[in-house]
Amino acid sequence: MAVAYAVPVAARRAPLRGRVSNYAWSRDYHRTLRELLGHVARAVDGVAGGAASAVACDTAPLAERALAARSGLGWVGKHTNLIVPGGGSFVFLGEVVTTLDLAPSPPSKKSCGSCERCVRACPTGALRGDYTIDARRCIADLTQRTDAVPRELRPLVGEWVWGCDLCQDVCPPTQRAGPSGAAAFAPANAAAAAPSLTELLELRSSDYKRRYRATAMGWRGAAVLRRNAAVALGNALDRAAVPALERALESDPHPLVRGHAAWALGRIGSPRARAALRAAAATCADPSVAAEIAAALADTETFDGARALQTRRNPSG
Ligand code: B12
Ligand code: SF4
Ligand code: SF4
Repeated sequence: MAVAYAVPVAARRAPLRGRVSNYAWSRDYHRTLRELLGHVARAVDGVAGGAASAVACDTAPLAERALAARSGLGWVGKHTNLIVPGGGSFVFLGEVVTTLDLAPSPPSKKSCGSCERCVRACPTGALRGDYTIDARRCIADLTQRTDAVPRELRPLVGEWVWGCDLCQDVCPPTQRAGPSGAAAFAPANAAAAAPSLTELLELRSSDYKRRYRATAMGWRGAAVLRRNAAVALGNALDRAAVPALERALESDPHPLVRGHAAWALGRIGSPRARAALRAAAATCADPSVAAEIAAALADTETFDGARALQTRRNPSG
């Protein structure tokens, strides 16, 4: 089963706002799909005259895209997502697995042809162009991992704080399909799709549970989102973020977040950001954070001129 999830939303780019992929900003799709699949499974059991089915979505050890392509539901594009003819690739996949003996449907014969728009649009070079992906470079993975985001990839993550839609946004069959998802997949409010990065940087566990537990962003914990906010602020290059990053560097309970806040301050590189880094260098006892601070200070020396142009907003920061 493929269920469309793209919904129309107003423009969601604004200064110091992060980006959340459209798969994650509504009620957790695993629950929604399992409910839908349950209806189909009960119908299958009814036909079979007893229990003959089980449902799965995402978390079961099934190669869902391969099965969907084999069943003729669509084809796997060069962005490595299943594309449903007429429905595009913003679709979730789920399965009803059954012991009923059913006649197989033929696989889809479609392919992307010479198009390679997604490959060119991917900021991290994760898509190889041969229908495979280097998942370690994909922003969806980088924003979910629980350790440090590799330094060389941080500038490429942009303002994404959870997942990424870029390769599908440019995909012609996905664009032609348009936003045909049900209202259940709409963001609960504007902040769900574009959260304030400085607020996210200060997100604590209780607020995390309240805001994110029911969504597909609610399983990695608050520190991962604070780390992602620090990376996005380092890419926003706005001096207005310096006080919040300073606080995170001084007092965030998680060394991962303190280290990424140091990186972001190094990217911004304003006088106040450098002063904060030097003060933290003098007192920091954690070796991983100390290494981030040292690298950030070295960055501020290397990229001075370019940064002076880029961080022209909020000159007082
Ligand atoms: C791990 C995972 C990721 C990883 C790795 C993604 C990857 N491309 O491998 C990361 C975190 C990067 C990721 C990102 C995303 N994911 Co994801 N992810 C998964 C997950 C849990 C497993 C995928 C997996 O096993 N990958 C490993 C490779 C080896 O397996 P595979 O590519 O699926 O299978 C191929 C090959 O193995 C081969 N193959 C498989 N079996 C066989 C058998 C034979 C005989 C042969 C010859 C070949 C062969 O062909 C397959 C098709 O190309 C699936 C759910 C699931 N259970 O399948 C969701 C899933 C693929 N993700 C999904 C989504 C929505 C996303 C994101 C769009 C989320 C986002 N916006 O941030 C991004 C998209 C990034 C991208 N461009 O692909 C959806 C895709 C829906 C769709 N339309 O296809 C899935 C299906 C979840 C779902 N139930 O809806 N994801
Ligand atoms: S989701 Fe983003 S980072 Fe991942 S392959 Fe697509 S464009 Fe690249
Ligand atoms: S953008 Fe083009 S190449 Fe990439 S998946 Fe879509 S149709 Fe295929």
